[in-house]
Amino acid sequence: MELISRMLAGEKRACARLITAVENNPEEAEKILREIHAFTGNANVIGITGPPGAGKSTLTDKVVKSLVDEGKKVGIIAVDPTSPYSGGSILGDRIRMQDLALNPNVFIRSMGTRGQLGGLSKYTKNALKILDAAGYDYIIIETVGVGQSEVDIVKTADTILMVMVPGLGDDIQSIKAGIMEIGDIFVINKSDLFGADRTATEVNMMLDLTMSMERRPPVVKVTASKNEGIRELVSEIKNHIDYLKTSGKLEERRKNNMKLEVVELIESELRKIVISHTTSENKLESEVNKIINKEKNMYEVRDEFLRTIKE
Ligand SMILES: Nc1nc2c(ncn2[C@@H]2O[C@H](COP(=O)(O)OP(=O)(O)OP(=O)(O)O)[C@@H](O)[C@H]2O)c(=O)[nH]1
Ligand SMILES: [Mg+2]
Repeated sequence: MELISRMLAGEKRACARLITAVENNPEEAEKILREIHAFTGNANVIGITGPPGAGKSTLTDKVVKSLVDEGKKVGIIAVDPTSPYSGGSILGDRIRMQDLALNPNVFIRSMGTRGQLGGLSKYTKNALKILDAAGYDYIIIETVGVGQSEVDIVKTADTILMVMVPGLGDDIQSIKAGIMEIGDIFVINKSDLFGADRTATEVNMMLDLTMSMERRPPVVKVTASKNEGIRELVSEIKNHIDYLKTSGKLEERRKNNMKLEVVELIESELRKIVISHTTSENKLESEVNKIINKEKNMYEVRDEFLRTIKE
């Protein structure tokens, strides 16, 4: 496909068109993803998550600028859980990242979650694969930390930045241990505001209490809006990437995620088969009636159903 060769050559427009194709057309998506598979697996994927308004986009903007200054190519996927739409940029992000968007080494895409309740959709993962194949050195996924997105980001990103802000106070105690455990780097943003030191201390204490000490995540104070602390943060990101590579954790993490993805792929195909059988034969209702009337139990119905699928 000509579009793919242009994308592999690093053409931004070709990237954008492929992402749109992958989002809108499942058959096209599979064709594209099959073709680009061999070129994926090289990008460092960074997830930036945290509460609404914590400064994730501002932080992303500054981190990306720092990486671009080193000559790196960076892709950004901003996931908006409130929007079912994709393609267009979210207004706030567009303003904050306006000058970045013009940089030939930066690609920005905003995506909705398509009703997956804040989770990352498969479209996010597919877009990621395209940017990976296109040769972006770093790909940053920005998600608002609402439940499912935090769980999903672990399955997608190599390095996870948990962004926090001063003044969380007692709230910090209520942050679930599970959420603390997914952060690879804790970022206290808005350190220009009162209470940043206290928040940092509290996060440090929480980490000391909850983490197994295989690797103690660093806590970095930054003021994204003033570009303060960004150099330290970028260096912690690189430390984490080095740690993942030298410890074998990167390979392990990616292998586990790949297993999940393969199972998901098989499950979704099986679901299609089940749906086509139950609707086309319109048998489901009469079977359910039999269950209700105690003529059959649901396990008998299941087994009979599976037998017809296998035939
Ligand atoms: N005081 C202060 N304000 C900041 C800092 N960083 C960002 N902000 C402000 O915080 C507000 C939210 O910033 P965003 O970058 O849009 O935050 P976000 O986390 O991406 O927001 P959502 O994507 O809507 O969840 C903006 O008004 C920023 O100017 C900081 O370091 N200090
Ligand atoms: Mg944002």
